[in-house]
Amino acid sequence: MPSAMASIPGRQDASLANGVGGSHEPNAVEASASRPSSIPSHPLGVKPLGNRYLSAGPNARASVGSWAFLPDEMLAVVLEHVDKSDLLSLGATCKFLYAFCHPDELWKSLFLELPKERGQSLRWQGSWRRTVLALPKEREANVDCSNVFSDVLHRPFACTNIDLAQFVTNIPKANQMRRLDNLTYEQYAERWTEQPFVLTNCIQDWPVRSQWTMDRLLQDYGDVEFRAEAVDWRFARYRSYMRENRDESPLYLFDRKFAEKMEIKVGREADAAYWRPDCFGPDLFEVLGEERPAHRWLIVGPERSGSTFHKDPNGTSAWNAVIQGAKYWIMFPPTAQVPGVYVSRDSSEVTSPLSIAEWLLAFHGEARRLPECVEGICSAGEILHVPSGWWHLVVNTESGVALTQNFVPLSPKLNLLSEVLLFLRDKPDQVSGFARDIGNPYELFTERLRREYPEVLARALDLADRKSGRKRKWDTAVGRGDEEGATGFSFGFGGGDGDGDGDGEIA
Ligand SMILES: O=C(O)CCC(=O)C(=O)O
Ligand SMILES: [Fe+2]
Repeated sequence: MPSAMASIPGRQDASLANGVGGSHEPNAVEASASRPSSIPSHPLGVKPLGNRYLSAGPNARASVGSWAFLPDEMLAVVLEHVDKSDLLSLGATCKFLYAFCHPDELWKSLFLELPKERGQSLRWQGSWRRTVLALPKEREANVDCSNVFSDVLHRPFACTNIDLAQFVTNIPKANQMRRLDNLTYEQYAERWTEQPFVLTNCIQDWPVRSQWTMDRLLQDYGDVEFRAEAVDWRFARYRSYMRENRDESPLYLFDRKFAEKMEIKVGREADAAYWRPDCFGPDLFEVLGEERPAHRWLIVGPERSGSTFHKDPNGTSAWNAVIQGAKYWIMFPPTAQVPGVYVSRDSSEVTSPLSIAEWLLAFHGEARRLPECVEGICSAGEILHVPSGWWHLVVNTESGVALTQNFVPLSPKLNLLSEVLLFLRDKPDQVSGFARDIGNPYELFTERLRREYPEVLARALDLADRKSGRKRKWDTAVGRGDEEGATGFSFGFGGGDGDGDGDGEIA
């Protein structure tokens, strides 16, 4: 366990110079940010660069010999290309290189390069380095690197240890997400399809609410393999990882085949584990049957795990139900420009070169001051609605379990169906989640809708045409080509101009 941070004034100042030292919010909104956000000592004693100027003692960098010509940033990049034995040898030459050969990110990459069976056979030892080296914690050398001063080494450690409370508490009143008891489908369809909200009394009857404690999951599914980003791990191993890891962005279990793997039933059958809440009404993607794109996921993660800013796939809406734990959500409507999130001209690429912690440290204050910002906590037993096209960043404030499902709602104005149709029709390169052999998801969807909902389809296509027609007129007026028109400005999208379903209204 790292000891409490010694209050060296330069430590925080040095970090601040690199944008990771603390909150920059000057106003009352961030009252909690005025609490000292203390960062524990680095396990090797490494200090932020600024501390070098306050230290009268030796500087480990002086001993690196010919490596000295490489700045820290470049040294770190070079070491990404070094294999396990060279990393160990190099790390044994001096304390500075020991510290640089130690970061868990390097060892995580080495782990991921191992043949699958080799990786599977290694016990999780609390860090990637110890796991790759099959080194129990007690046997790991305890090297004092307190004369190593480096932001490159200290920054990820500081991000791993941020105090989330300063970001997820004191939500300004104007930003607070609506919290409702429950909704009927009529209420949802009339007024709520384009608003984020939390329902506090909607999933109470789901059997998984009482059944899926972490201990029960471990007991019943410890040997079942789930997908966690780049790895397929047995739940027992993932649970060990959750309990002890040092990752700035912890591996997130996100599995879409969970129902099959856990052999549970989903739906209104007698012995189902959970079902789709009635309030969201029909899901128009159900017309696709087995050919619908991936649509439901089990999500498990430790505190600080989560999802960086994104919009959900194919223009779909989603619900996200927290079974254990709690999640902080920060959301923006479809056309907002989210601080620190850069979208390519055709929206096909989103660059946010940041972990959740880095985004929170650098941009949360600015984001929170934007009028479109919506924030909320969804706790165990609650379910949150993500409207189509909304940007969202999510972070687990405690370790937890959640279920999510993406869907296409049916509402009187058909705005969101038209959004999905436009997405499938106009952004085929961005369509995701369909099986590879489905060549034209737009045609498949319209063909199925024509069979089951012919009138709905006709009206939605008409709306889609009107939207793209209006967009074209706008683009001509401002002298932009088709491709550019599909970017940031979206005329008539997202309910902001009266096309939407009750934008801003309250049930
Ligand atoms: O629970 C989370 O991390 C959010 C998941 C999410 O946004 C998604 O599945 O699209
Ligand atoms: Fe999402």
